Amino acid sequence: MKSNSHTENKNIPLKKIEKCLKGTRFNEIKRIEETGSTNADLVLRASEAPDDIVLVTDHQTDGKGRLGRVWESPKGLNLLCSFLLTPKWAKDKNPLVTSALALGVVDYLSTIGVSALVKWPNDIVIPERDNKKISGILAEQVEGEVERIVVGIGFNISWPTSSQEGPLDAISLKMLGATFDRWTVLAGIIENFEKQLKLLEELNGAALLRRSLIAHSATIGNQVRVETANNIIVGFAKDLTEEGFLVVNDGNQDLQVNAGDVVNLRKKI
Ligand code: BT5
Repeated sequence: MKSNSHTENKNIPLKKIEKCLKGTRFNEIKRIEETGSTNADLVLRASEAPDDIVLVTDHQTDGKGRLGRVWESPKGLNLLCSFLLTPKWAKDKNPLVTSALALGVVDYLSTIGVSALVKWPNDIVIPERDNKKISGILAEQVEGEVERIVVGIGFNISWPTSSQEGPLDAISLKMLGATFDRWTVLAGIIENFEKQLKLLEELNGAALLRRSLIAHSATIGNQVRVETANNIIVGFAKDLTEEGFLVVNDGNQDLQVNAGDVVNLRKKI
């Protein structure tokens, strides 16, 4: 891990990190002290805010995970932000925005010496710590005259500080011995997210992301148990499709899963 750590400076004006927007599709970062959910805020604003923007908050009172689950984070300790995007790619690539952000986060973490993987479909986990979860991503499509995508990320920086604190299996940069401030992490994630979105825009973008996701997957190559909305599949996680589906072989056939929760049972030797 790199030694040039930073401690949080509550007075850092957003202006300082606005520099990191240069060359990206985002032309504004808004910061609010408290809100229900940054995703919900941007979904509401999607029709009236024509630009691609970043919304960051110090605290969420109704932080959302998938399927009505809760994203927990005490005030001021972690990164909580959402991106409002206008897709510049074919509609069938929209689900890959989650992958683009996940890969951007993994790439950023590698620049600060933290090795992380993507647990399908939306978690960033730390393989050296039993695949504990450092970050979760939630993407929502907003239909309208112009289609928009809101993608939010919760990233644990200074909380939890131990495995007794916070959700089961959560980990933070602090628990890994790194004390980076939220703004440094946000700037790094924006830069790397933009690189992945540019790849997604390429004609073969879905293939490029698939290759990278497989190379950075905490899921592929494992015996898994996948809970979908109406099914439980136990089998070998063998592949990802260019649409971002997980391919599981249950011993009889290959099954494609587009959404679900995965538990790793054991790694294939
Ligand atoms: C997610 O859902 O992981 C998506 C989380 C997205 C949160 C961001 S914060 C900014 C933006 N605004 C929002 O309202 N949401 C987004 P899911 O895969 O369903 O995982 C949720 C589960 O993760 C919970 O049920 C807990 O088990 C666990 N969890 C909750 N808070 C956590 C944390 N801080 N660290 C690690 N795990 C957590």
